Amino acid sequence: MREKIDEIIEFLKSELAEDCSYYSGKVFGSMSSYPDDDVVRVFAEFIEKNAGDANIFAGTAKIENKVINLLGTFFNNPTAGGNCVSGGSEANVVGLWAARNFFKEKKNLPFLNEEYKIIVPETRHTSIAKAADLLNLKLVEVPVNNDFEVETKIVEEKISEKTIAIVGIAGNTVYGAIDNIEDLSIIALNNNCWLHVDAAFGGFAIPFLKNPPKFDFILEGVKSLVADPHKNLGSPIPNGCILFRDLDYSKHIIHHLPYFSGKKTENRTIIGTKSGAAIIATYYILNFKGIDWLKKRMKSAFENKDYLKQRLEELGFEVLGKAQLNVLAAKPPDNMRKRRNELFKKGWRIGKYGDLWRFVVMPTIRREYINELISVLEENC
Ligand code: 0PR
Repeated sequence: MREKIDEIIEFLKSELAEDCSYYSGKVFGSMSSYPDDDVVRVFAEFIEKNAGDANIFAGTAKIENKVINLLGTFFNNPTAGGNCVSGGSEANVVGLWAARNFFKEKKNLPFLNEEYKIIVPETRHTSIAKAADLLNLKLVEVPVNNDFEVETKIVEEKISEKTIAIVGIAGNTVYGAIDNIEDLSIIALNNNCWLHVDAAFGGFAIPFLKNPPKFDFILEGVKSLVADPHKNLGSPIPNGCILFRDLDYSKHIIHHLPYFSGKKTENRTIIGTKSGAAIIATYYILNFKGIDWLKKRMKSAFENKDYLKQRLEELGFEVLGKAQLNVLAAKPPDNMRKRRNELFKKGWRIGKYGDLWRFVVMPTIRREYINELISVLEENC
């Protein structure tokens, strides 16, 4: 049997041959990476755990709570409540679902029609648009300034009695820009409005900037926050987190699973069955590898981002925005425009957004990968 499975694995590898691998060092267009070997070991050890059933996996459920408590403290609110979910998309939907139902209860409305809205930066991730679609809400998109940060004055102008929530992004997908969450928080408080922060990418990066802007629960207006361990924290997929200033903010999305074998039937997420192994791996990273490890990891990502920026600029790329986080959006010089496809054929994966090239410098990207990329770009330059 052992030989047989080895053979089958080789066969599966051949079926997967067209996949790229983060280990190759050629992937610069992804917010995911590979987990460290010790993290993989923890993940594999606990592969059977289903964090969707707290009756059978009571210990796993406790670890999920510990992850939320650790993150609450990390994001300046030790009493935050929430859940681990499948990723940033689900976390955004859950956060806005809670905001919508909270609004409905508060205003005592039997139903909401599509005139109710969420105000978002035009740079929002697709999952915010999905949330609006699923929740039957209107998406009001606000322009961004030259640094790709939302125009907060326009956000304020757009608020009405039909505004369910404002969304701010702390580390947007294409430019890595951080909206002025401090201003958005004041606007939200003044207008008695829910502020949801999408820090799926930035949550584990912003705290390690030299002068980090405030973006989390330290700001009173922030009611919900998304941060994804399966991005910069290096957890295995799937693991995103949705946190609420207080767990009570999510009480209007509770659904019960009455056929469960015990008392714990309450559910506040979209998915039911979910990977306990990913949550336990996140707990391992937060609690045992620790924040100093993360700090070192992000320091290296930021240094490599600065190095890549400098090398790209030497080649005539124009890097846009403040380029604070480990994402670079760059306009290629004319002689490079068509080269992305060539690079693609050679196995390099660089993001594309209109005419822009998008480079994500994950913490697993090493200096030699950047040198290799630059030398390929220099060929036939
Ligand atoms: N919010 C922000 C700001 C994001 O950038 C993303 C993901 C999400 C939410 C949603 O997160 P999940 O993908 O966990 O649901 N942004 C990446 C992107 O769209 C997701 C990704 C990751 C795509 C790796 C491709 C890839 O290889 O680029």
